Amino acid sequence: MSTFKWATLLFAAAIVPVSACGGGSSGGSGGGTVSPPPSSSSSSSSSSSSSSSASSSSSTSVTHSGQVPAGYNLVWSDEFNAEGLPDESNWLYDTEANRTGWYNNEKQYYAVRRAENSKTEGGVLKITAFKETITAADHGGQAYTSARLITRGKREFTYGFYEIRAKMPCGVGTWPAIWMLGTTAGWPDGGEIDIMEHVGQTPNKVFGTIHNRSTFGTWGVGAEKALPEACSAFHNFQIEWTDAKIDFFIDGEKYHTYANAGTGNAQWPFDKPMYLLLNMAIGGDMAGPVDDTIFPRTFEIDYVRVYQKL
Ligand SMILES: [Ca+2]
Repeated sequence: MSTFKWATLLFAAAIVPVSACGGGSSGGSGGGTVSPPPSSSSSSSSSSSSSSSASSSSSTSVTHSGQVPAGYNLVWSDEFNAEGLPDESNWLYDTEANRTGWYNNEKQYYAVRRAENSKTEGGVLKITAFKETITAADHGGQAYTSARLITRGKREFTYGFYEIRAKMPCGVGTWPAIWMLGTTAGWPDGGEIDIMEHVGQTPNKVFGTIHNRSTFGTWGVGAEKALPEACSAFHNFQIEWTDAKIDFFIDGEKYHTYANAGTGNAQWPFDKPMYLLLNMAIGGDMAGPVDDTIFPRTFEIDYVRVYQKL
């Protein structure tokens, strides 16, 4: 989730071999995790739906957007219909850099199971950032709180059509993101797909970007799209990821393509499982200075849906 990642990488590399963006793929717990192939992923998803609540059962009542390409079937979604903390059968809280400070010079502390920072309410996941310093065992002195929810080890996928409906928080200093990281290698070798990034200092546009070994030291390969209502209305942020390319869409309109050049992992690590991340960073290289008068700010996600060809 960082176009300015290279700067932090140079900084971070001197300390510890982490991924920039939050990378956490740094191997983290995801290392070695292998997601099931599409077919079994589907069956496990549906089999679990009978026993778990909100997310799975909701898949039977999903009203599709009409923007899903032909041939795809829903294999997993979280509609955020349950009230309360996020469903931990789908999500875990990423806290790996709380004590050391997050990548890209970001200024937030990511809280765990703290409803102020992450909750589902009215069918929407709300990730809210505050200007506050809280007491926590892993606190690194940050002046802001927020949340970073990831599906690592729980819901991992290779290929498919991904549709996330969300509304941006806006406010100068906010940096919400919807993105994916590879599970089988650290950053950047595992790859990163930024399905959507937005920063409050440029409220009327969003960004779609990829990062991998071949883009290391750059801002990644991406595109931006004007979206005047990013902060006032929900929009569908989408990718179609195949073995040949990744197409980026907003509300069904394609605005960027990254193609597989057939030259191997450095350019195309996107043939292995990846997990999803939803977070709101505060400040940092891409978001810039923070306007402390904006808080609290909420990043709202209506649903996350994953479709695959079965
Ligand atoms: Ca919803």
